[in-house]
Amino acid sequence: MRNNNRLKVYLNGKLVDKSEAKVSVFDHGLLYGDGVFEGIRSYEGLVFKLKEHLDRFFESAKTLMLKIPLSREELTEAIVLTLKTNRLKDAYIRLVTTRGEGDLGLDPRKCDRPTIIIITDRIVLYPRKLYREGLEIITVPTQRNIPAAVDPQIKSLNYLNNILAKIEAVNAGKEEAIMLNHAGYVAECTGDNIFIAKGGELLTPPTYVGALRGITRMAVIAIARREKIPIREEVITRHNVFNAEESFLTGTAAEVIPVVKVDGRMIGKGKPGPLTLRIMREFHKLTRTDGVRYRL
Ligand code: PXG
Repeated sequence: MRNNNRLKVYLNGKLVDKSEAKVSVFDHGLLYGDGVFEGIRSYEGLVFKLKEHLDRFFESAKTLMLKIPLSREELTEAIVLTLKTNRLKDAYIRLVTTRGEGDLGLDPRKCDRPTIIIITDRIVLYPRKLYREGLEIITVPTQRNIPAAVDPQIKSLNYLNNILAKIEAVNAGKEEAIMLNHAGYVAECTGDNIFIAKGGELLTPPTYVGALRGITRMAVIAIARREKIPIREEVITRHNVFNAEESFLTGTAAEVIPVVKVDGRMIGKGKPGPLTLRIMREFHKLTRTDGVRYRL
């Protein structure tokens, strides 16, 4: 086994040992959660959907008026360099930019230089069993942020809304949880988007309900369209989820994972359904063909 402590982390233009990869206690990423991030995957030497991740990264930063000091090309090079240095063909990539070091006030103008971090590591996956048998999830009390507060579209370093929901899920012995929006509609899960299937059709909440525009979600929508599986973005309630024939979650870490029970109600026959299995197979194929290629 390769020693994980020998991992190199990209920090402000340099590759440093994991033990040396440190930021200032005055960094506003730490003091205020002021910053943006992306979670990206590479599969067999292919950085999956890197363009889409970079687009979302720059959009999150734009709203926060955080100027990313590197171009897309430079970020791509830095990501590939970090992967190569760590000899990782299959990896989880965490791209982070914080406002940088400032003083103890909120004012971001006091921060001269954003901090750029790229961590690449091996991925810790959900147990295989959950992909075969499906997840049991619950709805938690913590609601998704309203767009007039921190818009759920922003992948900011301020993830407490989702962390509270995750704590509620974990307290109930569940891996994931549905978050509703302020009006009671299903928005998404703590780190995954949600889909249901009914009458041969796939439905997923539109992003305006309060869901992140997930990249796995977009890939699944594209797969469904190509495969001629009817798919719609539709406002859904818990009632719709309970009475669905199938359900699954999508996310960079989870990929496509079946859901078989929600708030004690069995979904469909209580096992991963045919549309879910088809989407899982097609998604797996896509991850081996779509992305930015690099060689170790
Ligand atoms: N919704 C939220 C709130 C997320 O944070 C997704 C959906 C799925 O989006 P992508 O683009 O990944 O298909 C996310 C994903 C993790 C982890 O380790 C996942 C996310 C953030 C942090 C950690 O599971 N975001």
